[in-house]
Amino acid sequence: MPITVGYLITRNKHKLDEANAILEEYDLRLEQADIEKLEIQHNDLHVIAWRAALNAYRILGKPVVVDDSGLFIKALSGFPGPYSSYVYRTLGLNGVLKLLENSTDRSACFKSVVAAVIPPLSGVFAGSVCGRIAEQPRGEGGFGFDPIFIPEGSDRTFAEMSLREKNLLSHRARAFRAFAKWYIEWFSRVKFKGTQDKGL
Ligand code: ITT
Repeated sequence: MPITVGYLITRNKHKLDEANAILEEYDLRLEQADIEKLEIQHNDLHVIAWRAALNAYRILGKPVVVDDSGLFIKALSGFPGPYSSYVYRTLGLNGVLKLLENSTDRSACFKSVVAAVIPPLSGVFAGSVCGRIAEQPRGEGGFGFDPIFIPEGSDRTFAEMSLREKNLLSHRARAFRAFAKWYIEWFSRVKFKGTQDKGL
């Protein structure tokens, strides 16, 4: 039976499923918390994720984890990057493809930053995967920009992969693996006085 280590602050159920599929390998899991995730404007995902985690901890008073992610397209100087959520909602996949119409370089990377506040410790973990932007959206799986992102070494988009296949390569999987290793390292080996019950 996996140990629940805290709340994932997200409205995106896909993120929770992807994170828990990774954490399960370590006998850990996260619950979804239905509170507003603070979204500050900043050009660094680390800062956005960290501020959101601190804010969520202040509201909930329980262990919290935040995942802030984005798609960084080289020909667009890293756009949409930290603005991915807004750009996905406004321009959508076709809007992004249009911006790349005259571009020969379609390389891009997904990045994910996971920030955790699990007293008495906190940590920030990053993961990324590079690849290229497809000519057309393909596939029904995943979410967000998955139908237009082809990871290096593959000819399929993330949306054409199962969750398991995406998790072998994805930015989020890499960040959550780093988080899981950190958690195991610290919380199963070091005994913090009075913190064995995470209060969930
Ligand atoms: P929460 O803020 O509620 O966690 P969100 O989906 O808005 O959910 P972000 O603020 O981190 O998450 O925004 C990241 C955006 O980048 C998201 O809307 C997607 O469009 C895109 N994105 C991030 N990770 C992705 C992934 O694994 N596959 C496809 N698109 C992704």
